[in-house]
Amino acid sequence: MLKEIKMELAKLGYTTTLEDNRKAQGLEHFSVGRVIAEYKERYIVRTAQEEYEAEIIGNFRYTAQSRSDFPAVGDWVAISEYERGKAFIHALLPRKSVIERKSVGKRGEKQIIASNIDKAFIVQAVDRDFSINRIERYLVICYEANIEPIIVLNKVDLIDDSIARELVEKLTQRIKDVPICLTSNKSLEGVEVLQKHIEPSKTYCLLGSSGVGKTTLLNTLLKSETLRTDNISLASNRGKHTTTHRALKVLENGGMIIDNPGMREVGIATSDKGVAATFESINALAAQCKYSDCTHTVEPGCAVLLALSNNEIEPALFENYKKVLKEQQHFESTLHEKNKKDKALSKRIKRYKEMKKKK
Ligand SMILES: Nc1nc2c(ncn2[C@@H]2O[C@H](COP(=O)(O)OP(=O)(O)OP(=O)(O)O)[C@@H](O)[C@H]2O)c(=O)[nH]1
Ligand SMILES: [Mg+2]
Ligand SMILES: [Zn+2]
Repeated sequence: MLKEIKMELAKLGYTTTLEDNRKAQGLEHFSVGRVIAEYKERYIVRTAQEEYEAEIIGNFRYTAQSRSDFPAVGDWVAISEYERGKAFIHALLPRKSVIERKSVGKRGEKQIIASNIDKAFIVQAVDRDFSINRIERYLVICYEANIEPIIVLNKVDLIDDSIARELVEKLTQRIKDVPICLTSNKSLEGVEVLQKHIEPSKTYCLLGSSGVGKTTLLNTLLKSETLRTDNISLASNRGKHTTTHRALKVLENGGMIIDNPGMREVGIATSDKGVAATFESINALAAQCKYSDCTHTVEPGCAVLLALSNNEIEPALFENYKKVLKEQQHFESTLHEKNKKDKALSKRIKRYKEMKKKK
């Protein structure tokens, strides 16, 4: 690869690991680019020199087994130009990280929100969206993916300073060691602090409910109005779903931010790693319970119940932990069932094919 191309790609976050993977997969005769937007079945891919409207080749579609095998915003892909500005996507390079959630409506399926993310901004609006329980759900998703979280409490122009301080205090009682930024797109308070978290060639992701101000925040950071936002619709008293697709934007300093449509549900689709990291204090206590399979409900010698009665952990934290854990375990068992069924089905297909061959 030419040195200039390598340098341009590095600005978009391309690493030597990715380059090694590309070689190992035998993809040297293709161009390499990053998916910066995703529409239905179509992608915008940025290479060192150009932007392409791209689609996946048939072969890719046939070998893809699940939704997560398809490209997502943030992915690095091998492409070939077939016409000016148009390209085919031939392969996906291995992902460094993926943010995923439980697919809405589909049992045992995950949905990729974004890939190759370094840090995630968990955005909430302080006026009516504030929920520590929901922040913890996002933390589970981030920790599961080894992505560093940053909490952003937006729209502080709508509340008094004293209330903002109270919120932060409540938050830090439950959540330790996660940076918190207070921001406003109106007064521009805290925007500089937020900017300090953004480094060149690193990729960030905006997570949060609809209407909390993710796109507006990105616009503030971009200092332009390239992305359209709408006013809160008064009828529903809820932010309009103005962002309909995911897109990656490059900031002036070279940092990259992926904007997402707001999420209605933050379904947990993880192993126990994300849950354990988010609820570290409870996890540490659980290790001291008398029984290793303690459910922390009625067992004698339960360290968690003891801590609860001694006011050493917040009841609300424990309640959210139980709820999230239950969901996580439910997802795992559904996934397990689904895998078993899929395996049985492919066995049957194989047997059928062999029988046909013999005939
Ligand atoms: N008062 C106030 N309003 C804000 C602030 N930031 C955003 N808004 C308003 O909140 C509304 C929703 O903002 P968006 O940026 O579209 O929200 P979003 O999170 O991108 O929403 P989705 O794309 O639906 O997920 C708009 O009317 C914004 O003008 C802020 O800091 N203060
Ligand atoms: Mg938006
Ligand atoms: Zn216990």
